[in-house]
Amino acid sequence: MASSNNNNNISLETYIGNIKLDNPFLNASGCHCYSDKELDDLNKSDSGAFITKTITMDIRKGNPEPRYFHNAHLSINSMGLPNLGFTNYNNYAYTYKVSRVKPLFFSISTMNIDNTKQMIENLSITYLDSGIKGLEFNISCPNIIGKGQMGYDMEQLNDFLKLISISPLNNISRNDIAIGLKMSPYFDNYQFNQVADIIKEYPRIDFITCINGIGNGLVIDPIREQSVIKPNSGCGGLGGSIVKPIGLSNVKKFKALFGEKIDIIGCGGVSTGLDAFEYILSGANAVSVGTQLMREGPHVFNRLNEELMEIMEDKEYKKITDYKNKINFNNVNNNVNTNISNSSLDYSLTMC
Ligand code: RRO
Repeated sequence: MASSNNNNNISLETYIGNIKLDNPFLNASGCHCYSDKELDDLNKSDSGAFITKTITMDIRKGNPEPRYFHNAHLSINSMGLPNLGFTNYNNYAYTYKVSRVKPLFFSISTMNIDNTKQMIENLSITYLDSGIKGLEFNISCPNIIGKGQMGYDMEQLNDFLKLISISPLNNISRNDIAIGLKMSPYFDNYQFNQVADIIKEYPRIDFITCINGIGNGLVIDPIREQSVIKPNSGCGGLGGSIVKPIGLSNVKKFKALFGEKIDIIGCGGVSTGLDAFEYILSGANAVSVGTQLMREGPHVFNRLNEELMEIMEDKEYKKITDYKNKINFNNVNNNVNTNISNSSLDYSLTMC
C-alpha cells in the first residue's frame, strides 16, 4: 500500500486545517461516494481522506439520465444532486467511527438554507460520536435549475458565512473538524479579490476546495447530432483535463490572497501524480480526483501516490511543504523543461 512513508524517507503527509492526512489524495465530492458501498471502497483505497456526495436533508433522485459523460479529455455532468439524504450519511459516519483509518469529510448542500441549518445543528451535537473530521459546504453546484451558485452571489455568500459563524459549529475545535467551502471557478481578478475579502472576515473557515465543475458546458455527439447528456438542454458542469489550467489558477490566486491562513484542496483534471504535483506547486495542500476516479475506480489512488512519490524522489523532495506554493515566476522563459512528460496535458512548447 502506498502510504506516507517508504524506504526513501519521503513523506506524503499533509494537513487540511488541523486534520492530518497520510497522503494528499481524496475523491472529489460526487465521484464514487453516493452509497455506503462506494464510501467503503474509498475507505479501503489508498486515498488520504474521503468525502461524501453532497448531502441534502432529504433523499433526492436527481436529474433524468443520461446525466454523466466522460471521454479522454473531459467530463460533463448534470446529476442534479442525487443523494441518500442526511440520515443515511450520518448513520454511515457513526458506524465508520468504529473502524476509522482516515478522515471522512461530509459535503453539505447549501441549496436550502433552512435544511443546511438543520444539518449543522444535528452535526454539532453528533460529531464527537461520528467519524466526521471535515465539513465542506458546497456553494457552487452548477446544476440546480432555477438556482444560481452562491459562490457567484456575494451577498448570499456573506450571509451564509455569517450563519456559520454564529452557529454551534463555531464552538467546535479545529482539531476535531475542519470547515471549508467548495468554490465556484472564478475567471476575473476582481472576483478573486471580492470573494477573498468576504471569506477573510470569517476565521473559522479552514480550507477551500478549488474548483467545482465549470458550469454550463455543452458536449455534442456530432454523429448523432445530439448532446451527450440529457438534462438542461445538454448543458452541465465540466471537469477533466480541460479544466486543469483554471483549477490551477484558482488555487494559485487564492493562495496568494489567503497565505497560510486557509488551506486549499486543488480539484480539476487530476489524472496523474504530475497533475497533483502541479496543484501542490500552485499552493494546494491536498488534491481531489473526480473524472479520473470515475474512469479508473478507487485503485487510482495507489497509482497517484506512487507517481507523486517518484516525482518527489526525482526532484529530491522529502515532503509536500518542500515545494508547496513554490512556483518560480522569476526565470520564466522559452526553455520549458519537458523531462517529466506523463502529464495528462502532455505539453510541448509552441513558439509564437
Ligand atoms: O449533483 C450535481 O449535479 C453536481 C454537484 Br452537487 C456539484 O457540486 N458539482 C457538479 O458538477 N455536479
